[in-house]
Parts: sequence; structure tokens; C-alpha cells
Amino acid sequence: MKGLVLKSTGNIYKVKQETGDVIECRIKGKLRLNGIRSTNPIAVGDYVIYDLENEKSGLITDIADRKNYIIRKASNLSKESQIIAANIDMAYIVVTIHSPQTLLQFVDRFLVTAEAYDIPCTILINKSDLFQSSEDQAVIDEWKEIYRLAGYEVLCISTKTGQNMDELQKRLAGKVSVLSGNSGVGKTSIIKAVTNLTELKTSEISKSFHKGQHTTTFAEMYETTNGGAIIDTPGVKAFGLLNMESEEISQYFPEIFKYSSDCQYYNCTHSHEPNCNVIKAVEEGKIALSRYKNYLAFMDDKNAKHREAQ
Ligand SMILES: Nc1nc2c(ncn2[C@@H]2O[C@H](COP(=O)(O)OP(=O)(O)OP(=O)(O)O)[C@@H](O)[C@H]2O)c(=O)[nH]1
Ligand SMILES: [Mg+2]
Ligand SMILES: [Zn+2]
Repeated sequence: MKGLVLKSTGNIYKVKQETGDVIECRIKGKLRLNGIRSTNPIAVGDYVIYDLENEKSGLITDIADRKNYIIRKASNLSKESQIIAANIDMAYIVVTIHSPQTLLQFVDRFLVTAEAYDIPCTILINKSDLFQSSEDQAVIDEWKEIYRLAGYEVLCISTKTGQNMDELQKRLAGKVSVLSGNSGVGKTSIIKAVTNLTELKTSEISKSFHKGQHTTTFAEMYETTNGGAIIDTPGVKAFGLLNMESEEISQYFPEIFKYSSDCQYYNCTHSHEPNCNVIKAVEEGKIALSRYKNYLAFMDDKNAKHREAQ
């Protein structure tokens, strides 16, 4: 039988059967793992083949080919990676300008990862009810401009006032979407709003953050009220860059990639070369400086790693 993994908690998997009933499964023996080195062989969003043991439990015998998946490495140096979710149509990175503050480098690392897996991404600035001062508004305008130039949609939302929640809801219909972001930015609160599952656990950042705990501990998929599926994930502190060559990085900054076709040198790194069209675009304000700086920082990371490995 074939089912959809809604949640994975180490060795127990919550699987939705074709009948709609949900059962608990374990893995039978060892599974073939398509060469992905990860801490979790099966992730939320995976389709699995299983044998029923009884009405409530089953044994997973195989995993269906994935359309795609998104992986996170805890840091640049860590070898182990974790599959965040599989078979997704859309990724949302949830950010807040403060309470807590999301760093743009974190956003850009996430976006590079999503680009590498060819998963479209939208940025949700949550808690807009808190960002009413003119200083906050200026930061919001700046973030919107940075990502507009890069070609990403940015939506300002608030689960408290409901701002733009209907716009978000519309985008979720008929798709499998995943929410990612730092702990405390309101991922689970958003899920509650679009699913009507009021019993989900959220908590004040002050309580969870200081203990170094995340409120959500396992990724889980839920149904939205309009026929979509949405995956809640535990908050993450950092995103390590994947194993990619430094030349690849520019491909995952869509705006840098776009302007790079007119650089003088085909192997231009856009860092110092003469007649670099990317540097020109940065100077003309067509590429945001923060994005360009993060591009250079990611290139540096990769080069440092190469030197270490030698
Ligand atoms: N002011 C305001 N607070 C919000 C909003 N959305 C969520 N919060 C609050 O932010 C805190 C954290 O929300 P959660 O939904 O638990 O955050 P999370 O991203 O799921 O956190 P982790 O599960 O730890 O990753 C809670 O106190 C929420 O009530 C919002 O739009 N405005
Ligand atoms: Mg949560
Ligand atoms: Zn260049």
C-alpha cells in the first residue's frame, strides 16, 4: 500500500493512507537510500510503500521516487544533512525584522538552497503589527526592495491582525508548501491561521528562546482549509551552504546570474574583474548591495573550505 508521510519523529512515521486514515509506521529493515547522506532517511512529504501490521500500524518497505526535496546542513562544516521535506511545490521563508531579528544572510542562505533544489520561494515578513514605527517601516521597505530586485515575492503578514492572510491562503490552495525560518518568527501561528487547528503549540519567544528550545520539535504536514498542504518545521538558527562549487553560487542568485551574461570574462567571479556587468549593476542599484555582499561572503566560505580540504 502507498501512503504519505505527515510526520517523522526518528523511527516512528505518521502515514496518511489512501483511505485518509492515519497510521503509525516503522521502517522494515534497511532501505535503499539513493545515496543521500542524511540523518533522516524518510521525511515529511515522502510517499512510502508499507505493509499493514494491524489497523493502526504498518511497516514501511520502500520509498517512492521524490519529485524534489530540500536539505539543510546545520553548518558549512557539518557533514550530516537533514532532509527538511520532500515533494514540495513552494517554500516560504518566514522572517521578522525584530522580535526576533532575522539576519539577511540567513535569508540568502535559505534562498540559495531553495534555488539549488529549484523550489520557488516567497518571503513572508510576519508580525507586521509590531512594525509600525517609521524606523521599522524603513527597514521593511528596504527588505522589500532588496528582494523585489532579486525577483522574489515579499508579503507582509500578521497572524494577529490577519493582514494579507487571505492572500497567503490563496497561494496555498492545491499545493504542498513548507514554512521555514528562525525560532519564534511565527511559523506555527501561521499554520494555525490557515488550517484552523487551534490546538497546535506556539509560545512566546521569551519563554522558549532563552531556554534555547524550539516550540515545534518535528516537521509536520497539515491540510489547509482550501485544499492545500502545509508543512511546519522546527525553527533553525543557521543554514549551512550545500556542497556546491563556488562557480555554482552565482547561478543561485537569480539577479546576479541574469546580469552575469554580459560580463567580459566567461569565468568572471564578479569580485574584481574589469568590465564585470554584475559589479556595474550593483553600482547602478539594479542589484541590492546586501545580496551582492552575501554572494561574496558565500564565495569566500567556499574558497576557505577548499583551502582547508587541501
Ligand atoms: N505580534 C505578533 N506576534 C506573533 C505573530 N505571529 C506569531 N506571534 C507570536 O510569536 C511567538 C512565536 O510564535 P510561534 O508560532 O510559536 O513561532 P515558531 O516560528 O513556530 O517557533 P518555533 O516552533 O520555535 O520554530 C508567539 O508568542 C506568537 O503568539 C504576529 O503576527 N504578531
Ligand atoms: Mg513552531
Ligand atoms: Zn562579472
